[in-house]
Amino acid sequence: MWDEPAETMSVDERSALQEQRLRSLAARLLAAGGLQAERLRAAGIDGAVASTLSLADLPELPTTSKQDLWDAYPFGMLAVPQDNVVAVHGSSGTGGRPTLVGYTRGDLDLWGEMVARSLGCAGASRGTVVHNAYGYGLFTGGVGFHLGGIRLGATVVPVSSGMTQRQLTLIADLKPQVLTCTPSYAVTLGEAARRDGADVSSLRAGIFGAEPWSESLRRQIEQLLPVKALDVYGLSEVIGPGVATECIEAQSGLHVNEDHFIVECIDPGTGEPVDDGTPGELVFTTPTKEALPLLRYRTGDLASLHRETCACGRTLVRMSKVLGRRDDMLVVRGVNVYPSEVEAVVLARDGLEPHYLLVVDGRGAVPELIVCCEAETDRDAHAQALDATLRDRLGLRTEVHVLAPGTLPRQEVGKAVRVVRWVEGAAPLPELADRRR
Ligand code: DLL
Repeated sequence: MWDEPAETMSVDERSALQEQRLRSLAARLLAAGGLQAERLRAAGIDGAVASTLSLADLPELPTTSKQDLWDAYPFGMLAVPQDNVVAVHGSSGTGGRPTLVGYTRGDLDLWGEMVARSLGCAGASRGTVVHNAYGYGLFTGGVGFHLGGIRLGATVVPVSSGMTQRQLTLIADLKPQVLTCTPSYAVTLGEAARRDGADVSSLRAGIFGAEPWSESLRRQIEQLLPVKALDVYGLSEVIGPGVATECIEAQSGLHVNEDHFIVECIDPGTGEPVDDGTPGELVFTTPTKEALPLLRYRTGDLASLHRETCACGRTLVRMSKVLGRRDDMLVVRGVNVYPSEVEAVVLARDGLEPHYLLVVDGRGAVPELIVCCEAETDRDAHAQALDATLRDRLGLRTEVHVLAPGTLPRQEVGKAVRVVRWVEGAAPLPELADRRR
């Protein structure tokens, strides 16, 4: 464990710390002026009220959203003078517009600490070799794990994403114990290693995140590579990777670093808190961030929170794997379904490759879901069986195409694209070109 006192603190002690940090955040936001100060004042929170806030007041406080960051792009929401900002990162986001986040020196220190905890969750410590295949750049994955690895005293190999052959050579030569990359890239690396007979035997753990992935994909990765596959969650707006990580001991839920990222789970429709164990939208408050501290940031990510004790001894609340995004839900003939639910069914079937693409054919009046996956043999039988299972488990009527291995597009760099909406024009895959609506 990287920071045992913080990660195993008693729940009461941590709540007291969160409360004190929440008060100072409200005071800082009020002093900085701007959108968040205006919203606080409109909710009746002035300096005097801020100094008496408790955690129980949190659900009543105003929220922030991606739209606020877009409206204030690039620097409109900073809570510090712009010359205190030493770096920017962000994401191109699902909507195409960049979400830009500024960091002070203090923010980079905090980020390094948080990702050092993530690496600690995978059993890494001083001297562990970390093969960091997250992309370096505006994206927070590469630089985040770089800072965390250095903070921990590990040896970081900053290989970034892509160029799979070179990655395999470096793994064989430098013998890393820990691999960090997206889960879809872990599959690409694992398949290439298997095909080429590359030596990846030094690996022990992988910390995979930045995109949703199912338990079935975890099993597939663990068959392809000699790793315990752990999930890491984060978002640029909150800090990047390092918000929450699964421990190697339990591999069951992601420990949220809630001393720095206070988490709530709300009903995405009503905004009311949901009970522990019930899926809802995650909302984060970042009381110790300097350049861009956010009050009650609505992530759009759906997951549930769990407070049972964990085998690893951490007392931090756990979040489930992300089930999907609020805006990702597919409505197919009246059935609501998240891509991750379809993934779980597809990848659980023996004989199918760990690749799939969901095409939502929205050219007609009623959207139809086409599930495309790959298998070496028995494609017709797989298609029939998958069609029946999807109908049974999810109540979904779909069209299933089982294609030859290598047919679906592979993504070497960036986040995997698993869902394509086909609204007009050419089919997203040549195999679907004849499909009529
Ligand atoms: O993806 C930060 C990150 C980098 C996390 C490396 C983990 C590893 P953004 O590019 O801003 O930041 O995208 C954030 O990605 O709101 C989720 O929808 C999704 N996401 C991130 N981690 C996970 C995960 C980084 N483990 C958005 N499971 C978030 C599912 C994830 N979705």
